[in-house]
Amino acid sequence: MTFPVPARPYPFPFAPGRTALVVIDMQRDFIEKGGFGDSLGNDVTRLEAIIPTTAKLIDLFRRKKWPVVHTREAHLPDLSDCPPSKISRGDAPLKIGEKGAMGRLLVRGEPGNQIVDPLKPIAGETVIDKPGKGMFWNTDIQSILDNKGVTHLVFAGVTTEVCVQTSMREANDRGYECLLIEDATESYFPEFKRMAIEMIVAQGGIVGWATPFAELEAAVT
Ligand code: TIU
Repeated sequence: MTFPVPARPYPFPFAPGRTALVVIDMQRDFIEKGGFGDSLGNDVTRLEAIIPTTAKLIDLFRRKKWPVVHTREAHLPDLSDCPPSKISRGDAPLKIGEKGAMGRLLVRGEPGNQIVDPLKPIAGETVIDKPGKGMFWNTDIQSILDNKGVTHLVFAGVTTEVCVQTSMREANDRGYECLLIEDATESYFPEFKRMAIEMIVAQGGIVGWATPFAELEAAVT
């Protein structure tokens, strides 16, 4: 059974009980000063604006008892899961694995690698540490979603055109129906966010659908 959620490019077929929320990389590394996003030269302050809407989205799934998945972009402390090309890329003053204001950048267990307090996972929710930009590469997410009978994914998180779009494209190729919540995702570059959403919904939803949180909330309550 599905019911329509108003969305672009046409209503999204929402499947209650078969839909998981995926919150991508809402970790301090990307959202607070002194983390990985900051070291890449980005203005990180624009990302925190989506925290309240993302919290409402998570709360909606919790109330409905639908699965919630949180991801973190995270590497093992010995960086054995991090390609040398990823470490050396660019001219950031601090590289992955080096010590910043919130501990070692993008390393599991470090303060900067924790999800921001208002969006903290609760018991029973899935937390995936992913070494890549996409959530399927070198993670257990596929079997976790299969075991829960999930066929549809609702996406939120950062950044729209990097880890969110990559994860959505990976999911789309694996047969998931994917809906991006437009006001629960953000980029360091407003024009990249806008164009990533346009790319996703173009050509009849070549990657998936997009809609504001209020449309989903109104449709499911
Ligand atoms: N740099 C940037 O925009 N994003 C990332 O490096 N990772 C995620 O998007 N999570």
